Amino acid sequence: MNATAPLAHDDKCLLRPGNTNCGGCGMSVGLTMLGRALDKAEDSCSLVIPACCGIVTAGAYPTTSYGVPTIASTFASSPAVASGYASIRDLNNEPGQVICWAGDGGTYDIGLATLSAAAERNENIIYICYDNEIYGNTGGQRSSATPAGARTTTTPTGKVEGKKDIMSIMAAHAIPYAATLSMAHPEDFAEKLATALSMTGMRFLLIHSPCPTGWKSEPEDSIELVRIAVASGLFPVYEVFDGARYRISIKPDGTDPAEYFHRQRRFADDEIDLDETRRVCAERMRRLEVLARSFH
Ligand SMILES: Cc1ncc(C[n+]2csc(CCOP(=O)(O)OP(=O)(O)O)c2C)c(N)n1
Ligand code: SF4
Ligand SMILES: [Mg+2]
Repeated sequence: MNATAPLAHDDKCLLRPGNTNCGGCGMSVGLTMLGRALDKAEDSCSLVIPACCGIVTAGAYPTTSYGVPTIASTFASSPAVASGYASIRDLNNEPGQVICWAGDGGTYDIGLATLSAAAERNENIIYICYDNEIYGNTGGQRSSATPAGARTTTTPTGKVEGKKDIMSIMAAHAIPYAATLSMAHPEDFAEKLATALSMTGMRFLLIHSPCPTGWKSEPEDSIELVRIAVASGLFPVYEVFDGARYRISIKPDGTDPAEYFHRQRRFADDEIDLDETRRVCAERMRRLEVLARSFH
């Protein structure tokens, strides 16, 4: 098949085959699932993508790997660009979703101000962060989504700080919907996309997105790694409605997180405090369970 196609709208294929994503890249899975969810909902979308691997995916003008209209925005501005775009769409009564597709660097760090502003205004957009826990596109620097212990080009001996809790930040804006998604659980993943597509207002989705290049893992291990992350409680899968009603989607099953670290060369085995990791995971799940008790 053609690597890319001339700039053209193609509802049947959100992400075209032959794009430049690395083998085993979570973005490829996430975008494919997004395309399927849009098809199933008989909906359409335009993408707004800041600087990140996801905009490199588009390829070189005048060809593109995206089958939908796509705006490349500056790093810090994608929620603001999407807000303006969605306002014009709504004023003109035009159909379709405006979806920001952004990395963790654009979400947790550089675009956080405009993301917070869009959430505070309850803009009618879907914001999806594919979180590969690294500035992948520029060679693998740490972001505030990088977990403790991960070696990156700017944390060569392992990051000291833990991962920022972006979900709590987004929930604090009391937006209609915020959810975490794991591609190891495709049914839950698809249901959450369908839920987001059926709502209006600000919707925030966080995808744990494997990155063999940055994680120094084998491409064929990508889905297994994110599966272990859910099963061990490293990546809790849940949703928050209106910033208040929490619902846990998939409960950890007691899987030990050790294998998760072992299979990625970004972690040095002897530098990961597994007891502390287990304690943090358990504490996080306890907190979510308390919050989820209020959901009826
Ligand atoms: C204001 C600004 N600072 C830095 C850059 C360089 N830059 C482009 S992409 C990128 C990393 C993006 O990381 P992330 O958002 O996590 O997406 P990923 O590359 O991991 O897919 C950086 C630092 C830029 N384009 N603009
Ligand atoms: S560097 Fe990571 S996120 Fe970027 S295309 Fe490769 S696998 Fe995907
Ligand atoms: Mg990233």
